Amino acid sequence: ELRYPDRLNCAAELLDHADPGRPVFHTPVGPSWTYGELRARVDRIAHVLTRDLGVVPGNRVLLRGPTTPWLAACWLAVLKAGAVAVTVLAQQRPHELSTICAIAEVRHALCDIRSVDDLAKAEIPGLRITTYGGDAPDDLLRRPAPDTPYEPVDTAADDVALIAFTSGTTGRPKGCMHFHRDVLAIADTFSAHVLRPRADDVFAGSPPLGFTFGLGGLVVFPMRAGASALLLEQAHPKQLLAAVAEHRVSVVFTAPTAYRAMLDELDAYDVASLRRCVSAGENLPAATWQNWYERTGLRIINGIGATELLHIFISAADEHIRPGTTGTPVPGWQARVQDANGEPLPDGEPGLLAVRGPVGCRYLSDPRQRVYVRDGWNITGDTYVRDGDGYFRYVARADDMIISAGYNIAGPEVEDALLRHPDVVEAAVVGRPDEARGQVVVAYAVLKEGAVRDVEALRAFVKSELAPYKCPREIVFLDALPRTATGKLQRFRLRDATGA
Ligand code: 3SK
Repeated sequence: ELRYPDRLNCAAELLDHADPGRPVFHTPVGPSWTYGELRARVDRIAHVLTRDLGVVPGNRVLLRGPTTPWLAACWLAVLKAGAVAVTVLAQQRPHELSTICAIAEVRHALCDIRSVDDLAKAEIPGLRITTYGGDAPDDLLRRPAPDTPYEPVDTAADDVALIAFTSGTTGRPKGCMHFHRDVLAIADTFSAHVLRPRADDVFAGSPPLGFTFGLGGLVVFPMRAGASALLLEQAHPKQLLAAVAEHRVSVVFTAPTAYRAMLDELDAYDVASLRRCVSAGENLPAATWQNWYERTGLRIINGIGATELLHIFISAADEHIRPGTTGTPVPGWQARVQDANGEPLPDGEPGLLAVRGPVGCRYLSDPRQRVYVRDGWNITGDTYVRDGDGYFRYVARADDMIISAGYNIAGPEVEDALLRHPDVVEAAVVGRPDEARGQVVVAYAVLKEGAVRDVEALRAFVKSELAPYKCPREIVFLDALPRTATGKLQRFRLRDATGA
């Protein structure tokens, strides 16, 4: 069981952990920052926040910008000053920002000068915006501030440190409140037991810091291990591969789609420095795992996480990995599969995934809390099966099951079959209402550049892989699939397009 002192400031813990002379952040341009330099910069920002901007403990401070060491420094400064960081994505538009600020009662924003337009356009009443990275004398980083250490605010371990917003793949955003101890708990569970980083590791990845997958993988985990991270403003698959090769990255965090795209480019890059590859955000098909293993000799660490629970809670590493499964509960976490009444189901039967552990879902003023947390279990909204040997296998999002002529069809199983075709790079499967069958299976596929769009050949391929009743009735070719800013597939948009 994890034990933390009653008084705990997680930013101070992370900053004071490592040797001040060791590197903490690198970028493709500019010198690396050491832990000592990061601490000094965080302290200056924290002084400005409290002395100049009037931020007091408990204030909610919005943070917005591309993934840079300065964004990470602002996040740490807000927490060190006892305020609450409200992380958003650089892609979020004015109306989304207004909603988030209203829900979280945000009064201050620290915003990269390059991302300020949409925030300013949102015209949020009572919001004081301070930009960083610009030339103006009132820029956050140009304001005079003492060069003396900043004494961290004496927060309680269960004071709120951050509010992470999720809209899932649809719906009004929900703010998930997480405590100071939660930030350390994700490092002391998934990272410590599954990832097992070393102080000489260099982390990199594609998820932004406004998504807790990225915040954990690129800031919290490296810092908790005294390691360093390469922070990339642009981390498309080719850029990620180039960065791995150039900066000798050893730990990479990204999503299944990116692993598939990187496979196509792998020959052009030296990725010998990699020793850990983490995949989350979506289910990792066994075929992608296998191809990556064959080409690199590396076993991808698959995981399921949630903004509600901050990071990954089921996973496996090394020889414990079983391709096609997510893994077993991360030490410190419990998981089970249950029915709609909360009754545990026997192994082998699909049902709702329920988990509990050191971090729990706490929606800010949202009645959906009662749907997500029942009898102390967090119901993630995923359908899973627990195999007899205790491994958890993803079936579908609970609302993505297709029922056709009495058969239950898991969209991801059909997607995996499509992805085994060498020309298919992305696939999504939804159900369309049908008078005779209830629903029929409709697939959307993105093909490799130059591949021939042959529906019948692809249907025949799927039929050779799966029982015929699972074979898509219709296949639609697209140039790209609709995704959220964090890269999650928006099946509802495809359902709308199919009339579901
Ligand atoms: O939402 C997710 O998929 C996720 C995955 C890993 C870590 C954190 C999150 C939010």
